[in-house]
Amino acid sequence: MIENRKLYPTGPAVQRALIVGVDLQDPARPLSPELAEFIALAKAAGASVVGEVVQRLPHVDPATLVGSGKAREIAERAKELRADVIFVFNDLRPRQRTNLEKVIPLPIVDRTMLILDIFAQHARSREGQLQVELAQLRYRQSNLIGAGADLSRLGGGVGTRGPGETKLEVDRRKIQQRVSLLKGSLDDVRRQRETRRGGRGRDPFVALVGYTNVGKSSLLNRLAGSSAGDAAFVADQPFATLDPTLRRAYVAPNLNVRLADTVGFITALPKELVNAFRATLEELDAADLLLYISDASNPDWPRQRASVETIMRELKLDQKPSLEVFNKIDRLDAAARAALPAGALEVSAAQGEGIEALRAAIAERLRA
Ligand SMILES: Nc1nc2c(ncn2[C@@H]2O[C@H](COP(=O)(O)OP(=O)(O)OP(=O)(O)O)[C@@H](O)[C@H]2O)c(=O)[nH]1
Ligand SMILES: [Mg+2]
Repeated sequence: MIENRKLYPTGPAVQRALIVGVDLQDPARPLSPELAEFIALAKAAGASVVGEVVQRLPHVDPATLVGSGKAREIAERAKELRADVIFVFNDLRPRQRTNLEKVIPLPIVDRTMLILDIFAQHARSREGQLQVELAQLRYRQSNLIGAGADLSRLGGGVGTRGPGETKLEVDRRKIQQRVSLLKGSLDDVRRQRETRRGGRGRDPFVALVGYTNVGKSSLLNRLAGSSAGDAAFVADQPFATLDPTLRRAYVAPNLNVRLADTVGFITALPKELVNAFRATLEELDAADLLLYISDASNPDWPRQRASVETIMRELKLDQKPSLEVFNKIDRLDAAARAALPAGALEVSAAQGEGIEALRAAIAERLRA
């Protein structure tokens, strides 16, 4: 279904974000791909990135993350750039947050809040919205965000939005009441979903999994032959898809499958979100076959694929029958293609290359 979705908030002026990060110079974890990903998240949340401050340190400062001198410098820089929010790349402990807030007179949003905010803006189904709001409230509770007067400064941008533009609760007692209410509603919605699932028919169940933005929804549309009217939403941004989508797809004579699109994964997916989406992700347990999709045109694909593996292992879904699929091969030259791992399927959801071979491979695995 194509949704009439606003990709960018139309409310008050777009927020001007200053990005702050500590580079620990770990050779096993170079900063640049993850920082680029963080910037894509900032944009997907609807902010405009006005600058970056990266501090190189052997380890993060326990009191202020970046060091107190650097914190003052960031405050200056933010003023020069007329930033109205700080997006912090590294994980922030409550104490570091409080100390930074004393020096920098701007709202401070960490990676988890950023991801939660994108989810809040994109969730469409009732279940998705309940899951996201619950995750947001739990994160605030455990990080003591909004316990004090500081939250009033968060005004109305990233970090303050609930799904469907509901205002996030700041009062501790009310948060607790809201959490109980949300849990009850989620149980209801899940029971309804179970009932529905019982009647879905017997075609094998195949699910697309993979890092965010690799082209899962595009592949779903390609395999299901979706036309404009019923196509799943595709966009060049992280977390375009939040709500599980199911389509019927032909793979071979007398063999159709139920094909499921899922929420994309990301490195260090916030645990509040994994928990919130657990029920949805656990549906993957019912899959007869998983298609692991990677973006072959992204030089960072090995790290992305490894993150997906980690999350699937945590969900105890890593032992299910699967196929390895590299997408976006239309962007690769012959040398880059030759360098892809042998034995994986190579496709282009955009141009159709390799799709027949993928159908055949799905049919073969399902019949085996
Ligand atoms: N060149 C090229 N671009 C592609 C291909 N498949 C998808 N894309 C583009 O990649 C971007 C992401 O595609 P989606 O299908 O939304 O990816 P996704 O994995 O569903 O992403 P999320 O739902 O956000 O996790 C879009 O801009 C697509 O047009 C492909 O085969 N080749
Ligand atoms: Mg998608």
